[in-house]
Amino acid sequence: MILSCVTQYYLIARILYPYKLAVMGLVADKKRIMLEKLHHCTRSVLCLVLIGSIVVLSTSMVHAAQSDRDLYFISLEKRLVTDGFNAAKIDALFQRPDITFQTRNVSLFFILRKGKMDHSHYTDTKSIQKAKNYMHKHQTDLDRIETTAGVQKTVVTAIILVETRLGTTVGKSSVFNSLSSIAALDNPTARDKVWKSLDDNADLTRQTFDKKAKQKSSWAYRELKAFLKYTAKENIDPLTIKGSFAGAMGIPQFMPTNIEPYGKDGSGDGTIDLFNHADAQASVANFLKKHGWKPGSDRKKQKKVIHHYNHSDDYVDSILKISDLLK
Ligand SMILES: [Ca+2]
Repeated sequence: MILSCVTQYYLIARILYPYKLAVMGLVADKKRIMLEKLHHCTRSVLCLVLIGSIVVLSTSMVHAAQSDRDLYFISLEKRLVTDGFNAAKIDALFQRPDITFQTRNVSLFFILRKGKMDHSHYTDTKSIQKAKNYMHKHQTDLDRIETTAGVQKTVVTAIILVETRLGTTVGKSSVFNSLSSIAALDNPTARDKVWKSLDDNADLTRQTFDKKAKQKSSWAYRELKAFLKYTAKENIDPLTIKGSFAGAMGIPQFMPTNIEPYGKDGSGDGTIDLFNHADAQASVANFLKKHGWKPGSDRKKQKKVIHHYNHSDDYVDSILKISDLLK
């Protein structure tokens, strides 16, 4: 932009050069004084334009230099450090170039609520056959888990089918970026950014949006803390884990706060890796067991337990229907 301004000034000066020569000696004094004044005035205007362009350029450069971290995450970092996370580690984490504010993912919390999830296609012949193949492939692990946790392998498989199509669609969003962005909604600048991105589908007043955004921020902050504790414990780089727009992760789509109480090492390697099938299966079974599932539970009890996994009645009915078809 500076180059462009200088070029423009140079070109105009060149155009004015012969005119200046004429001013210097080839015209009468009176006319020459008038033309010199005009030339001086033109030069002043050009200087002002140049200075103005440089000021505009400097301002835009300062704005461009403000990273997502500067704009949205500084207060979140301070909260994490106040709550006991290592300041140097938090600083190093948020300095990384792949830290971005996920406007789209956050906005989904405010525009996704109208539609009802349809699970009916999971009971079609093709899906059921795939689930049967999955049970056959993982028979040893599923049998062991069924014996130790007392949860039928058909139910565990049904949940894994619906959550991630048997582990094939675990999400593409950075869990860390998603949770950090939602947690950052206690920052007015972050709320403004999301509010401006919403279209008419949001159907919210600004006041309602702000209230909901602050609630989501508190929820996501708890999830973010659990996520950072989990990744530190398992020695995983937080930025390598992908998940849903809401931060649900792995084959069973656990939220991070579910990992400590319900996550289970099914593979026997001493770690809980929710992207490992045996760990995912054991974790789903453990979740159901800890919410009251027993081998002899009746249908009503089973529905109540699965409801903890997902609060949708349609989801619960679908899981049990798929489970029946897998028997
Ligand atoms: Ca494991």
